[in-house]
Order: sequence, then structure tokens, then C-alpha cells
Amino acid sequence: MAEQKADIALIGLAVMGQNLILNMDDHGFVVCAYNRTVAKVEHFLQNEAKGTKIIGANSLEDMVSKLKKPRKVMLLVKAGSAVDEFVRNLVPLLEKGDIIIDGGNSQYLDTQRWCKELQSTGIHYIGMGVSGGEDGARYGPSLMPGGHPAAWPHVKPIFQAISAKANGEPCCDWVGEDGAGHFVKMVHNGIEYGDMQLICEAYHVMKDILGMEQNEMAAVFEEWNKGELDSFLIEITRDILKFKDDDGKYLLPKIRDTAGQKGTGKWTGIAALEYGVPVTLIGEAVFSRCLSALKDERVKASRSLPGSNLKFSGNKEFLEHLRKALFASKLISYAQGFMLLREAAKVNGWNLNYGSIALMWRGGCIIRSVFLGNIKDAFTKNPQLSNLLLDPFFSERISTAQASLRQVVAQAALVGVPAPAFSSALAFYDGYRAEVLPANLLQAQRDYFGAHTYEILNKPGTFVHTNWTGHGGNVSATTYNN
Ligand code: 2AM
Repeated sequence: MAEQKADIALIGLAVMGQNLILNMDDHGFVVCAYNRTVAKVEHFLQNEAKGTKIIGANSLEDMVSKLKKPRKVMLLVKAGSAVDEFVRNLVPLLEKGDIIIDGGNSQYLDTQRWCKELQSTGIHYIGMGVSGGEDGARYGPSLMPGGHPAAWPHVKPIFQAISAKANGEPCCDWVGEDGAGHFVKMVHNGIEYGDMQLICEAYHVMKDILGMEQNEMAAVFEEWNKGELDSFLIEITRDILKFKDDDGKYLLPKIRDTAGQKGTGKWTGIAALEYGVPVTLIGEAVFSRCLSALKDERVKASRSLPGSNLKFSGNKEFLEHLRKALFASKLISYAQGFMLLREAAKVNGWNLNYGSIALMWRGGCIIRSVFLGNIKDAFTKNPQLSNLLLDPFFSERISTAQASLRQVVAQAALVGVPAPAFSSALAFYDGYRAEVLPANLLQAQRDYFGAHTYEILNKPGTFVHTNWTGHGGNVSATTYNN
């Protein structure tokens, strides 16, 4: 009897790849497994995949021959050259209508490039963000596919079946054209950096301003997790705070305070700079990791640079300010993230559905939270919403929480505890709501030294240059009408 043909092939048998295959198998799909080091295929079939419908292949040709048409081949290999190499080798083996899905952590520009390059071949390309770690991959990740839209109906049943569900709805939907899926995944990771940094700053405030013990802090996070901050990251923070080492002492203080990073937060910052969107909180979160990595310099500086002599004089009621500050800052960070998505969509011609992006992040991934349900509701009510802060639900929340954010930033500054993410959130908030900013002076400076011209406030479109060093206050102005 001929071997049953597979619904999809998956290349890359590291943990994420294996778990996604097992997840697909659980949902009734026949998967063909392949890996660069072919010996791993047999090992997988004999161990983790024993007793399943999963089949294996010993070459790319063998794999392609075992697939139903249109063939679907998913890559879960190292981003960059490994993806490029596999795509190049696959293209001659595939035909019009077949689909390649890159589920790795590729840069969206690479995905954009492949979409463009494969356009003429008729082979469809999808770049899909996958979030949720190993557990997510096994039992329900958040999946963010984008690329050639014609491919979506063919892979939709598989990906929506294996994805996480939030209130019964799949945390997987079509994101948009070419690199949109990987772009959204990148912004997700940036937001994750911001959320983590905010939680770390809250912990720092509790520890060094309020002088709290770890079990007390754990109890506060436990409490916070029951309300509007309910999220995976708050939950794991509670568990981390509670965790004791074999010697019965808390593990957390024994961990060296230097943060690592793989780069996706940094890419969000780079994209923010390139698109000219003030995604300040994520930027600060990335820089905070960089600063933490300067441990030796910090140790030296701690002995010579003075801090503040002021002591905090409040009490534990301050915790409510801290909770509200965390909520407000998180909201500001997400508002910034969606601003970046909106600008990138405009520049690249992507038709992004912001509500469905919020739903994709609502479950399965690291930033999953109740809060994302509120964001989904905001965009469902008003798909044209220009900024999350202007949604009625959120503008009411921020107007009550902003005073607490001021308290936290002010106290941290007075006592000398760094709170870069909280501070940048507040600075953005005050900048965003400012009718007048001091950029008039900035324009004057630019015109002074570089004759860049400036626009007349009451005459939009009228640009003039002033001879700022002219004698006796006699300035000459040239008018340019755009
Ligand atoms: P391997 O098992 O043969 O190393 C995660 O590292 C996955 O990416 C693994 O399946 C790994 O295959 C694959 N991978 C890493 N670098 C690769 C490369 N340069 N070419 C092909 N596959 C690669």
C-alpha cells in the first residue's frame, strides 16, 4: 500500500519544530518531518514521534514527493542564511501554487525580499511569526502569518487548528502582505521587552523604595494578577519571586543582574527610528538591558558617583500608585507599538487588521493578557481608531492613572532609583497631549545655522528663512510657498 501523503512538511527538528509537528499531529494532520542533519529525522520518529502518524523524509526530493498538492513546506530553521539556503533548494523542486512558510524568527525585510523574488515563480511565500516558546508550540502558539494572500486559504485550517484559543477564537489570522507577519511578530517582541522592563522597574521600586520583602512582593503580584494587569508575565513574576533554591533561600537575589538579548527588541527600535515613530518605551527597554550589561562599570561607578540623600516618606499605599503607573505605562507602550504598525502599514501598503492582531496576542504568546482583550474590543468598536489612548475605555483609564504615574516617576527620581520605562511613558504622554511643544525654537535654531527655513504658525505651508544675524534687528525673510 502506498504511504499516506502528508498535509504539510516541516523542516527543522529543533525543539520548536518538533513540538509544532506533534501539535499538528494531535489535530489530525499528517506531517512529513525533515532536517538538515538527516539522522535526527529517524531519531525523532523512533522517540518523540513514536506511535503518531508523522512520516519522515531522507532528502528534500523525498520530502516533496510525499506531499499532497498544493504542497506546503514549513521551515523552522535558523533565521538568515539557513532559511535562504532551504528556500533556494526548495524552489526548483516545487511548482506553481505550492507554498513555503518560514516560521522562524526572520527579519521582516528578508521575508519581504523572498515574497518579491518568488512572485514570478507562482510559488507562494508566507513569513509567519510564532510565539509562545516550546510549550506554546506544543499546545497552542500565537501565529502571525503574512505574505502572499493567495496562500492563506490553504494553510488556514492547519494553523488555526494548532494555534492557541482566546475565548474560543484562534490566536491566528492573516496579518497582511509580504513581511507583515514577521513585522507584527517583531513588534510583539518589542512590546514584550517593554512589559518586562516595566515589571522589573516595579520590582525595583518595591525593593529599594518601599523596602519590601520578597514574599510581600509576590503577594502584590498575585493580587495584581487578579485585576486589569492579569497576564502571563505578571503571573511568572509572582512565581519567580516565590521561588526558593535548594538551600531554602530565594533564588532571585542570586542571579547576576545583567540582561541578555537576542535582537528582536533592538529591531523594533531600529524600525521605530527608520519609520520615524516615537516608540520610546521599547527603546528604553532595549537600552536598559544594554546598561545592565555594563556590570563592571556600574560597580565602579557605584563607589564614586553620588546618588540622592532623600528618603521615601510614604507608606505601602504607594503600591496602588505603582499598580496604576504600571497599567498606564503599559497602555502607552502598546499605543506606541500600534503607532509603529500603522506607519509601517502605510509605507508598505499592508492592510493590517489591528483588532485581529490584538486577538493573536491575546493568547499563546509571552505578552498574553486580559488587557489585549480590551485592545481588541477598542479596535473592533472603531477599526479606524488612530491611537489607543483616544479610545473611550482607555482614555478614561489613563486619565485616572496618569497622576499615579507622575507619583512613581517623581519618587523614583527623588530617591535615585532608575525608572527609564516609567519615565519615558510619562514623557511621551505629556508630549502627545501637548498642543504646543518647544519645536518652534528647534526650527529657529535649524534655520539659524542651516537656513532650513521654518513654517509660519498662522500660515500653514508658508516657509520662510530669516537672516538671524542681520544688523539692528533688521531681518530679511524669503518666503517659500509650498
Ligand atoms: P541541524 O539539526 O542540522 O543543525 C535549529 O537550529 C534548526 O536549524 C535545526 O534544525 C538546524 O539543523 C537548522 N539549521 C541551523 N543552521 C542551519 C544551516 N546553516 N543550514 C540548514 N539548517 C540549519
